[in-house]
Amino acid sequence: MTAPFPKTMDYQGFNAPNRIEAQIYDLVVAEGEVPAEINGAWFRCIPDPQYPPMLGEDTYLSGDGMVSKVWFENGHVDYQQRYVMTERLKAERKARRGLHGKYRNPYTDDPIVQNLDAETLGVTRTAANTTPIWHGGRLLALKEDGRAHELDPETLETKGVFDFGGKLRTATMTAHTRYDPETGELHFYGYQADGIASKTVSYCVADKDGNLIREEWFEGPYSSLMHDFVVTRDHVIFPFFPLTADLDRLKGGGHMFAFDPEAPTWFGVMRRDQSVKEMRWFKYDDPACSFHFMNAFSDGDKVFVDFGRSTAPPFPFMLETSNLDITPGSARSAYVRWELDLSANSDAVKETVIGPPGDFPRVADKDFMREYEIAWYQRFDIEQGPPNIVGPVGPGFNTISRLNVKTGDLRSFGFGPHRTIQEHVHIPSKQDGHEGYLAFVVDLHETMGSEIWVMEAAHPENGPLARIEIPMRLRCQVHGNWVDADQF
Ligand code: V55
Ligand code: FE
Repeated sequence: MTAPFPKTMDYQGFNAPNRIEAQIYDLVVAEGEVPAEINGAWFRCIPDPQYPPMLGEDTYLSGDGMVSKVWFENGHVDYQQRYVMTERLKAERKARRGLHGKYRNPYTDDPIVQNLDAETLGVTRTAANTTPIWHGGRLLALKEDGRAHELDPETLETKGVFDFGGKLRTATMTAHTRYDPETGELHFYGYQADGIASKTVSYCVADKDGNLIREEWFEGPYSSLMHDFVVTRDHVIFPFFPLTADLDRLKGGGHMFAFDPEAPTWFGVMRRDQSVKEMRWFKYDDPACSFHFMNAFSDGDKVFVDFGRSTAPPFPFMLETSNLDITPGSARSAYVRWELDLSANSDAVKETVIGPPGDFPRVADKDFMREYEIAWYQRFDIEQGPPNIVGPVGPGFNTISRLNVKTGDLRSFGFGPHRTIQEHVHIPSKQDGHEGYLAFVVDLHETMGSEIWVMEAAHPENGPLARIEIPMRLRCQVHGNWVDADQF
């Protein structure tokens, strides 16, 4: 018999595990109309733990991966969600209980699944719960602690672990890959590429058909939680924020990551046409942390990187281990542009502020890697009302914004005191000069229900074009991606 989940933020209220594999045909459109030109699949990854944590407590980020598919067809919308059948989930279901200890600490696992082998750890322990991507005709579910899982795009059935036909060496693959809209290539990396807490980072490229054509390894300054990286037409940028892993702490049963605001942040920059051996290093001495990059572009030897820079990580469980007097709300952040000048003799970065703090930055796929104007991201605005707790960080976002990074123009929609939003996806339009659409799940805190909203990407301030009812509560997703119908 399965015991109740812990009475903590990660498992209660909107964060209560859902665990329902579902298929809902033709959702009810409660208000407005879904534009008929939207045709395709929106895939989303949701951590959704099958069992209560073995040690009595764990983070949201450890939940078993559930993949959802929202299918749009001529104004109709269907919903489906299904677990990724990882080795982790299979072992848990066989034992009918949780078997894994602390977040990313295999030393705390039950002997039934304990495996300290660097080669297979990324296969056996990952929950595949962070990002679904479509590349080379494959649907992959990713989490940065392991290998990808390939899923059937029609049924969401798990086909198995995907290792590029046995070619991939890195034990880990990031959940934040970078797609090159000009070449069709997928750029990605893995940190802790050759074992738990190692400093080794892999840099990989797959061609447009999904064949691995490049894999190089290098050593970072420390073993950092490198959640995202960013690529331009000419350069690759690897960020090292001082949120670091320590093998002795892990062996002692502690947490994977702790934040050290005294340590510098390093950005490694290489040319795409050179090797990782030619990496140039830039340094930032003030406390810094970030999880997601908005975009980046190069202009000759100058590289411009846009992201939400904070003074501390947002996850409460990471702050707890750091033994710092930092509460989640006390971090200071802003959207910034860092200029890295490869022709200068200095390793300093030049920072300018481009927007208020937030997260989940997204630009149109066509704008990846090049100079751009428009980005959409989410913010918490106290004017909307006090925080509602949802997701792994705590307070959920209640505002969606369209930022023009050239003019600073910010167009926002606020969701009021009883609604929060999950990550939005951008859906391109086929009409000339049309900015496309945004779609996202809205959490309804009064009724503990969920809706999907579709908005004009150019005018989020106008509110929803369509409000689509979901007849169940959806747990908070991490990331999602849009795949147009003509890509299948
Ligand atoms: C993040 C998410 C993760 C994780 C580490 O959003 C970082 C950041 C869902 O899993 O393991
Ligand atoms: Fe992320």
